[in-house]
Amino acid sequence: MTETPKSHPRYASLVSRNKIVEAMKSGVCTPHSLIAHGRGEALDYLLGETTFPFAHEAIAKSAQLLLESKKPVLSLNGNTAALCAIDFVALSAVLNCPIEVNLFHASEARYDAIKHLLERNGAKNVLVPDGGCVLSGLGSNRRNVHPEGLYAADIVLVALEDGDRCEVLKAHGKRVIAIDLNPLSRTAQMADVTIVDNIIRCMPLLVAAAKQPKSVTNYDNADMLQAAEIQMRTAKK
Ligand code: PTJ
Repeated sequence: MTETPKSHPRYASLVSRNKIVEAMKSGVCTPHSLIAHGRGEALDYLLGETTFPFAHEAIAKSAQLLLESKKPVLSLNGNTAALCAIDFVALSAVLNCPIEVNLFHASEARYDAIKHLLERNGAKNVLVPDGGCVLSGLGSNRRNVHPEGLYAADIVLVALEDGDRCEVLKAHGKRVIAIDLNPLSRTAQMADVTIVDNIIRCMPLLVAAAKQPKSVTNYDNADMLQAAEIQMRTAKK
């Protein structure tokens, strides 16, 4: 891996790239993860790689809902594991809830690699699909869940995925919090709360917010999505 000098103006971005590439070599990520990461990078560029008030408000609301819920579950895929394993472990400790590995490009080897990565980072409660439990309404591998995790959850944190799982989770009566740099993605649009921000910036803030929650009233997710889209469309260089 080429060394990245800290003085490089794109240092944080290059470190994230290195993490995804390394995670691909270790079996946590796949080539598809690289493409998904590139989508995120482009959108973050339009945000000036900044966490805006619409994200801060969504983070505060997310913390409030996660703490109020009875069965929160943090859903994690390859990109999320590569970039933010430590933060997921910290949030699961604050909420005393499981992290469940949920993969689109699924294999036993990837479930194992991600579970071990989380455990090496201190995770105490990591779930993977148990082989028999399915979330009806989904055709992809994401339908495979654990009966005490995603299947039973009343609220799910979904990060870095653009697909149909969010609406299926909602159809099963669950609330969904999404982290997605794309305010127009299907997941972002269908979630109850969408944090439009880079996961590497917002996850530490979400952990901090869960430790010191505040009440957010009159939260409107459509307003947050619109504010994010306007910010991107009017970005000045
Ligand atoms: O690990 P797997 O097999 O489950 O596969 C995971 C991927 C990410 C390949 C897959 O689930 C996927 O849905 O990829 P997409 O369709 O490219 O969606 C990823 C979304 O995450 C896009 O809307 C990106 O803009 C967004 N995104 C990418 N990187 C970041 C991000 N959002 C926040 N922070 C990021 N760093």
